[in-house]
Amino acid sequence: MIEVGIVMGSNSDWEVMQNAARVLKDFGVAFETRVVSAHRTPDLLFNYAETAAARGLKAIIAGAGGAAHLPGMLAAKTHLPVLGVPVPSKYLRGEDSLLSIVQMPKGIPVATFAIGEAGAANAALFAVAMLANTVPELAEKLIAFRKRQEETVLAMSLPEVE
Ligand code: RP5
Repeated sequence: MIEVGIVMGSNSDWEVMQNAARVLKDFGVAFETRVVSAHRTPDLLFNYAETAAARGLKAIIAGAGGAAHLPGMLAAKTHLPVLGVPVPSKYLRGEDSLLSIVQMPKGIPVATFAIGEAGAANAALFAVAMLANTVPELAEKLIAFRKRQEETVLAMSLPEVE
């Protein structure tokens, strides 16, 4: 069963959002990817959000750029946790996306991550951590992932100064 939905406002967001898909794939979490635009396909957005929980989704990762209302509108139409990823924009380099997503008024939260690739990957890791609360096998995978990261950094060396 699909557990996480990865949605984005345009296929131009895929370069960033594929980082979320890669993480979920590596952890063996079933996910789907969809283009859903808040302002260009509002009916699709409502339908996606309204049916997500009944379809068994546990979380939605939503990436958008510019006036990035996709995560907020999804959150308005579903009780599922929505994880927002600000996609870098052409003129304001994603600061507009970040502020649009993070500044949700009180009552409808969107968990907001860093701009770009790191945010997409971290949103997926956060989804894994949420799912791991009830799936011990997933928790073990997450702990092993952290251990590998730790070992990579511990093995780092720096050049001698002549
Ligand atoms: C937003 O507008 C999308 O999330 C994308 O980041 C941005 C540009 O979309 P395109 O013009 O590339 O379709 O809705």
